[in-house]
Formats: sequence, structure tokens, C-alpha cells
Amino acid sequence: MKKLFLMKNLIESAKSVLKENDRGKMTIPSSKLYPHMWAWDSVFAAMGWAHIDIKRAEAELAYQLDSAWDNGMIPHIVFDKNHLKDYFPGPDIWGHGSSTTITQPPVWALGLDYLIDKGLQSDRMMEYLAQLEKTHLFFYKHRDPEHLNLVAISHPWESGMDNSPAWDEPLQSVSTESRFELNRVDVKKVENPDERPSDLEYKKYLRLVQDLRSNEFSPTEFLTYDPFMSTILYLSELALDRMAKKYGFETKALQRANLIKSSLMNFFDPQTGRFLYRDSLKKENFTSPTLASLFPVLIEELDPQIRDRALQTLKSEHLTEYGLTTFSKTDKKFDDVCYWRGPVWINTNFFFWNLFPEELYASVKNLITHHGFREYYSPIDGSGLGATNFSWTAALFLVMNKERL
Ligand code: 9WN
Repeated sequence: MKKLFLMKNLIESAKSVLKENDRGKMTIPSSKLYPHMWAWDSVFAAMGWAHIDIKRAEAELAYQLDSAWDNGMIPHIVFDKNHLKDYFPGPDIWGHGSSTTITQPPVWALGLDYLIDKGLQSDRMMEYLAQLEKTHLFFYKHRDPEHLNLVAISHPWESGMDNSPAWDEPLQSVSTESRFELNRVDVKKVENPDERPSDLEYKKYLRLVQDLRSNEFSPTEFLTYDPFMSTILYLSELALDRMAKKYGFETKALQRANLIKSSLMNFFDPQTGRFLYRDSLKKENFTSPTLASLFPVLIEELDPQIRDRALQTLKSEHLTEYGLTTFSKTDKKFDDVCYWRGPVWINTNFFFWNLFPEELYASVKNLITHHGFREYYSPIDGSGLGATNFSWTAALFLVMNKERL
């Protein structure tokens, strides 16, 4: 009885986090640190809204798709002009009106597919599919400089995993000089500034924004192939293909997905049991023991030998009682509090949930029960880190919980 009561409370609390962060057509990630609309956060939020109000969920996704540029790119942030002082860097730095000039992991088709599965019916469905097609094509046209059928990011923020140790190497050659003054507000808003990226990294992030701004938003100083982004595009192409078949929309999404799969297999490194990154400017592949480098295990039709080897790495280097770490717990760069350099994030765990349903559900529930809906958690003692009342943690808990019943 006590357990049931607790579970009911958790569900209600998750719903109130989404309601508290609701800004009408979009859900902000968390009021203190992130007062605008972030792309992949919003898609996860929409999935959570599907368990409260399916039309509100649709509005969230529609707002995203409607924010796309003419070239198909959905920007990573759409700014709320009433909160410009509360976040840095704002539109004055990005130089493109109301949005930033980069994108984020392409999870939109996964979101729409999920909403349809939860009963969404919409007059705008064909319009959504056409936008998704255009958005997917943006990645092949503007984020695949070597035509590998893989995704290269133009800025660490584009991966959603801002200060992942994978970016240390390609960032080495990026200058810390830019015409922008570093005026961070994030570090003032967290309990411990060590949880956030360093000033040095921020200076380089700004430098890259300047580079984009000076080159009509085409990167020249950072362009790195990321196995995580490629896998997400692969999964989204499959979702687009499923929806297209259902609604009679014409697309080559399935063929494109197959090309991503074959290409990713060429980037498997049997030595480390991980998929390689590639610095497209230096034309060099490199390895980094991130959870991102293991995302291709989510591709079920991968060569079984490759998949088994990568799964082995996943279990031995990332699985803890608190879930999957973002970075290998056995590597010397592992950091249990610093952002994407080790901590457990609910959204990355969510993707692997089908592989370890019992373990990951139990660890997510445990983290939330003891520490609330935090942005991320320590893999050492499970303590909560970063922002509080974080939308995607609440939304994905609703999804994981509902799917179990
Ligand atoms: C920069 C909003 C976003 C997430 C990212 C996460 C963090 C922003 C920041 O917050 O990035 O985009 O200011 O640190 O890394 O994944 O979308 O929650």
C-alpha cells in the first residue's frame, strides 16, 4: 500500500514538473537555468505530455517543427524575449534573431511516432511528415561534409552533450579568442560551478559561434562526426518510414537508414569495442570512451559480432547501480559531477531502456525517489546535480512508467 502511494506521488510530481515548466506551446527545461525552448528537451517533454494531454503534446511538437529554418534545420534554442537576461549566450551573440544557428539531436520523428502510438490524430499529419523529411535531409546536405551518410556536428552544443570528453581533442585547435565578452550566468545558478563546463570551454564555444556567424552559418573551425548523432538520425529515419507507410507519405527514409547503418559499421573499432568519432577538418578518426560511442548498439540489425562486443563494453564500462554513465567509469578522465563527463542522465539512459528494462527502470525510479527530478545524477552515490525540476527527467519517467503497466 505504502509503495503504491509513493508511486502515485511520483507520477503526480512528474506531471507537476511539466505543468510548472509549461509556457503554453513549449515547455522550458527548467526555470532557473534554461528559460527558453530547447529542441530535444521539447521533444522529450512532448512525450511526457502525451500522458497528460495528447493535444498539448502535439502543440509542443508542432511549435518545434514550425520553428524550422527554410533549409530544414530546427534550431537548438528558440529564445523567449522576456528572459534574455537569464541566459547566456543570447540572440545578440548568435546574430540570427530569435533562434540559435545550430541544431540538436534529430529526435523529432521519434517524438511524433510516439505521439501517434499514444493515439494522436491530427489534420496536420502530412505537413509534419513533410517537415521531418526536410529536416532529415538538412543533415545529409549540411552536416555530412565527406558524404559518409553520417552526421558531423558544427558545435559541441549541437550534440546535446556539450562538454563531452570526446570534444576535447577537436577543440584543441579552436582559439579562445572571440569578439564576445564571456558573461556566464549558468555558474551562478548551480550549487557547485564544477558541475558546469569550464570558462576555457565556454570561450571556445563562443569562438565557434563567431565562426558560424562569419561564414553564413557553415562551420569552418569544428566539424566532427559523432556516432551518437548518426544513430539518432538512423532511428528517426526508421520512425519516419513507419509513419510514412501508415499515412501514405513518400520518402526514401528506409534506404537512407540502411546507408547510415552500413557506414557506421566501418567506424567500429574492435580494440576498444566502440564506434569512432571523426574529425572532419583533420580527416582523422579518433576514439573516446563515451556512452555516445556505444549508441550504435541500438541498431538491431548491426553485425551480431560487432553488437555483442559493443554491448560487452557498455556493461563493463558504463553500467552502475544508478544507471549508465555518460563516460567510461574506468577512464582517468571520468568525473562523477561534471555535466557530460561522467554523470548519469535520464534521457541517455532512456534510449538503452529496452536493453536493460528492469535495471534501468529501477535505477531511474530510485534516483527520482531519493533526489527528485534533477538534470543529472552522480553515478557514485546517486545524488542529484544541475538544475532542479527538470522537464525531460519528469517526462521520461512518465513514459518509462506508463510503458511498464
Ligand atoms: C546549451 C537544455 C540544454 C540541453 C543540453 C544540455 C544543456 C545548454 C547549456 O542544456 O545545454 O545548449 O546552456 O548548457 O547540455 O543537452 O538540451 O536542457
